[in-house]
Amino acid sequence: MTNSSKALIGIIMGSSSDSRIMKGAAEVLDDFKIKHEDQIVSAHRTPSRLDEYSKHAEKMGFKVIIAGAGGAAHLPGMIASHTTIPVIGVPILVYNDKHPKKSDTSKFSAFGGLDSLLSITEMPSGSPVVSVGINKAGNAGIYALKILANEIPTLKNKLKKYKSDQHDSVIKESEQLKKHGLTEFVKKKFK
Ligand code: RP5
Repeated sequence: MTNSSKALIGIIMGSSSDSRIMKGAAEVLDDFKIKHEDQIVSAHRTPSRLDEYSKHAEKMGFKVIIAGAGGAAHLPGMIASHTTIPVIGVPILVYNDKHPKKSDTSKFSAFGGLDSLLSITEMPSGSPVVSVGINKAGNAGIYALKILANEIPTLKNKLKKYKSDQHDSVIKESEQLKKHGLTEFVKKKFK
Protein backbone atom coordinates (compact mmCIF):
# COMPACT_ATOMS: atom_id res chain seq x y z
CA MET A 1 0.00 0.00 0.00
CA THR A 2 3.03 2.33 0.25
CA ASN A 3 2.87 2.60 -3.51
CA SER A 4 -0.73 3.81 -3.32
CA SER A 5 -1.54 5.72 -6.48
CA LYS A 6 -3.69 8.20 -4.59
CA ALA A 7 -2.41 11.04 -2.45
CA LEU A 8 -2.58 10.19 1.25
CA ILE A 9 -1.35 13.53 2.50
CA GLY A 10 -2.29 17.10 1.67
CA ILE A 11 0.42 19.75 1.88
CA ILE A 12 -0.80 23.33 1.95
CA MET A 13 0.88 26.68 2.52
CA GLY A 14 -0.26 30.24 2.90
CA SER A 15 1.82 31.65 0.07
CA SER A 16 4.30 30.74 -2.63
CA SER A 17 6.81 32.49 -0.32
CA ASP A 18 6.52 29.42 1.91
CA SER A 19 7.22 26.90 -0.84
CA ARG A 20 10.99 26.83 -0.39
CA ILE A 21 10.55 25.79 3.24
CA MET A 22 7.58 23.49 2.66
CA LYS A 23 9.42 21.49 0.02
CA GLY A 24 11.25 19.88 2.97
CA ALA A 25 8.05 17.96 3.78
CA ALA A 26 7.55 16.93 0.16
CA GLU A 27 11.12 15.63 -0.10
CA VAL A 28 10.66 13.34 2.90
CA LEU A 29 7.37 11.96 1.56
CA ASP A 30 8.93 11.48 -1.88
CA ASP A 31 11.84 9.55 -0.33
CA PHE A 32 9.33 7.19 1.28
CA LYS A 33 7.24 7.05 -1.91
CA ILE A 34 4.14 8.46 -0.28
CA LYS A 35 1.99 10.51 -2.62
CA HIS A 36 0.94 13.99 -1.58
CA GLU A 37 -1.08 16.77 -3.13
CA ASP A 38 0.31 20.30 -2.77
CA GLN A 39 -1.66 23.55 -2.86
CA ILE A 40 -1.58 27.19 -1.79
CA VAL A 41 -4.48 28.13 0.47
CA SER A 42 -4.28 31.58 1.99
CA ALA A 43 -6.42 31.99 5.11
CA HIS A 44 -6.65 35.76 4.65
CA ARG A 45 -6.41 36.18 0.85
CA THR A 46 -8.62 33.24 -0.12
CA PRO A 47 -10.76 32.70 3.00
CA SER A 48 -13.52 30.91 1.08
CA ARG A 49 -10.98 28.22 0.19
CA LEU A 50 -10.64 27.12 3.82
CA ASP A 51 -13.99 25.36 3.77
CA GLU A 52 -13.58 24.31 0.12
CA TYR A 53 -10.15 22.79 0.73
CA SER A 54 -11.27 20.97 3.89
CA LYS A 55 -14.15 19.36 1.99
CA HIS A 56 -11.77 18.47 -0.82
CA ALA A 57 -9.28 16.93 1.67
CA GLU A 58 -12.03 14.77 3.18
CA LYS A 59 -13.28 13.70 -0.24
CA MET A 60 -9.73 12.78 -1.26
CA GLY A 61 -9.37 10.72 1.93
CA PHE A 62 -6.20 12.46 3.13
CA LYS A 63 -4.96 10.90 6.36
CA VAL A 64 -2.98 13.95 7.42
CA ILE A 65 -2.73 17.59 6.35
CA ILE A 66 0.58 19.41 6.66
CA ALA A 67 -0.05 23.16 6.75
CA GLY A 68 2.69 25.79 6.72
CA ALA A 69 2.30 29.51 7.27
CA GLY A 70 4.29 32.49 8.44
CA GLY A 71 3.46 35.57 10.51
CA ALA A 72 -0.04 35.41 11.99
CA ALA A 73 -0.17 31.79 10.94
CA HIS A 74 -3.87 31.07 11.15
CA LEU A 75 -3.99 28.58 8.24
CA PRO A 76 -3.27 25.36 10.21
CA GLY A 77 -5.76 26.23 12.97
CA MET A 78 -8.48 27.33 10.56
CA ILE A 79 -8.14 24.18 8.47
CA ALA A 80 -8.24 22.06 11.63
CA SER A 81 -11.44 23.80 12.66
CA HIS A 82 -13.07 22.70 9.37
CA THR A 83 -12.09 19.01 9.45
CA THR A 84 -11.35 16.01 11.65
CA ILE A 85 -8.24 15.14 9.62
CA PRO A 86 -5.18 15.66 11.86
CA VAL A 87 -3.26 18.83 10.96
CA ILE A 88 0.47 19.27 11.48
CA GLY A 89 1.47 22.94 11.46
CA VAL A 90 4.79 24.22 10.16
CA PRO A 91 5.59 27.66 11.55
CA ILE A 92 7.54 29.58 8.93
CA LEU A 93 10.06 32.33 9.45
CA VAL A 94 8.71 34.52 6.69
CA TYR A 95 11.13 35.18 3.92
CA ASN A 96 9.06 37.46 1.82
CA ASP A 97 10.96 38.53 -1.27
CA LYS A 98 8.02 38.63 -3.66
CA HIS A 99 7.63 42.36 -3.21
CA PRO A 100 10.70 44.05 -4.77
CA LYS A 101 10.32 47.33 -2.88
CA LYS A 102 10.55 45.72 0.55
CA SER A 103 13.61 46.56 2.61
CA ASP A 104 15.81 43.74 3.83
CA THR A 105 14.44 43.98 7.36
CA SER A 106 10.80 43.84 6.31
CA LYS A 107 11.46 40.64 4.36
CA PHE A 108 11.63 38.77 7.66
CA SER A 109 9.16 38.39 10.49
CA ALA A 110 9.95 40.93 13.25
CA PHE A 111 9.55 38.07 15.74
CA GLY A 112 11.82 35.51 14.10
CA GLY A 113 9.09 32.96 13.44
CA LEU A 114 7.97 32.90 17.07
CA ASP A 115 4.82 34.75 15.96
CA SER A 116 3.98 31.86 13.69
CA LEU A 117 4.93 29.15 16.21
CA LEU A 118 2.69 30.67 18.88
CA SER A 119 -0.18 31.28 16.46
CA ILE A 120 -0.15 27.57 15.64
CA THR A 121 0.44 26.06 19.08
CA GLU A 122 -1.80 28.39 21.06
CA MET A 123 -5.03 27.20 19.49
CA PRO A 124 -7.82 27.41 22.06
CA SER A 125 -8.80 24.25 23.99
CA GLY A 126 -10.86 21.87 21.90
CA SER A 127 -9.30 22.82 18.54
CA PRO A 128 -5.83 21.32 18.59
CA VAL A 129 -3.10 21.57 15.99
CA VAL A 130 0.28 19.95 16.55
CA SER A 131 3.35 21.84 15.48
CA VAL A 132 6.92 21.14 14.48
CA GLY A 133 9.69 23.66 15.06
CA ILE A 134 10.17 26.82 13.02
CA ASN A 135 10.92 25.97 9.36
CA LYS A 136 11.14 22.23 10.22
CA ALA A 137 8.95 21.07 7.36
CA GLY A 138 10.98 17.87 7.05
CA ASN A 139 9.96 16.89 10.56
CA ALA A 140 6.31 17.42 9.61
CA GLY A 141 6.88 14.94 6.79
CA ILE A 142 8.37 12.36 9.16
CA TYR A 143 5.59 12.83 11.70
CA ALA A 144 2.96 12.40 8.99
CA LEU A 145 4.66 9.14 7.97
CA LYS A 146 4.49 7.93 11.57
CA ILE A 147 0.73 8.52 11.61
CA LEU A 148 0.32 6.68 8.29
CA ALA A 149 2.51 3.82 9.51
CA ASN A 150 -0.24 2.84 11.98
CA GLU A 151 -2.15 1.58 8.94
CA ILE A 152 0.73 0.58 6.65
CA PRO A 153 3.07 -2.09 8.08
CA THR A 154 5.60 -1.76 5.23
CA LEU A 155 5.92 1.93 6.02
CA LYS A 156 6.50 1.12 9.69
CA ASN A 157 9.39 -1.13 8.65
CA LYS A 158 10.85 1.62 6.45
CA LEU A 159 10.70 4.05 9.37
CA LYS A 160 12.47 1.52 11.59
CA LYS A 161 15.19 1.23 8.98
CA TYR A 162 15.42 5.04 8.78
CA LYS A 163 15.99 5.12 12.55
CA SER A 164 18.61 2.40 12.49
CA ASP A 165 20.40 4.19 9.61
CA GLN A 166 20.55 7.31 11.81
CA HIS A 167 22.05 5.22 14.61
CA ASP A 168 24.65 3.68 12.29
CA SER A 169 25.67 7.02 10.86
CA VAL A 170 26.31 8.49 14.34
CA ILE A 171 28.39 5.44 15.31
CA LYS A 172 30.40 5.79 12.10
CA GLU A 173 31.07 9.45 12.78
CA SER A 174 32.00 8.74 16.38
CA GLU A 175 34.53 6.13 15.24
CA GLN A 176 36.07 8.67 12.85
CA LEU A 177 36.19 11.27 15.62
CA LYS A 178 37.87 8.81 18.00
CA LYS A 179 40.35 7.73 15.34
CA HIS A 180 41.43 11.17 14.08
CA GLY A 181 40.91 13.33 17.19
CA LEU A 182 38.74 16.41 17.34
CA THR A 183 41.05 18.88 15.55
CA GLU A 184 41.64 16.65 12.50
CA PHE A 185 38.02 15.50 12.43
CA VAL A 186 36.72 19.07 12.18
CA LYS A 187 39.32 19.92 9.52
CA LYS A 188 38.32 16.92 7.41
CA LYS A 189 34.57 17.21 7.86
CA PHE A 190 34.05 20.93 7.51
CA LYS A 191 36.86 21.98 5.16
C1 RP5 B 1 1.67 34.35 5.29
O1 RP5 B 1 2.33 35.54 5.00
C2 RP5 B 1 2.25 33.32 4.38
O2 RP5 B 1 2.15 32.05 4.95
C3 RP5 B 1 3.70 33.77 4.21
O3 RP5 B 1 4.54 33.09 5.12
C4 RP5 B 1 3.65 35.25 4.57
C5 RP5 B 1 4.08 36.17 3.45
O4 RP5 B 1 3.32 35.93 2.30
P1 RP5 B 1 3.51 36.79 0.96
O5 RP5 B 1 3.17 38.21 1.28
O6 RP5 B 1 4.96 36.63 0.56
O7 RP5 B 1 2.59 36.14 -0.02
O8 RP5 B 1 0.32 34.43 5.08
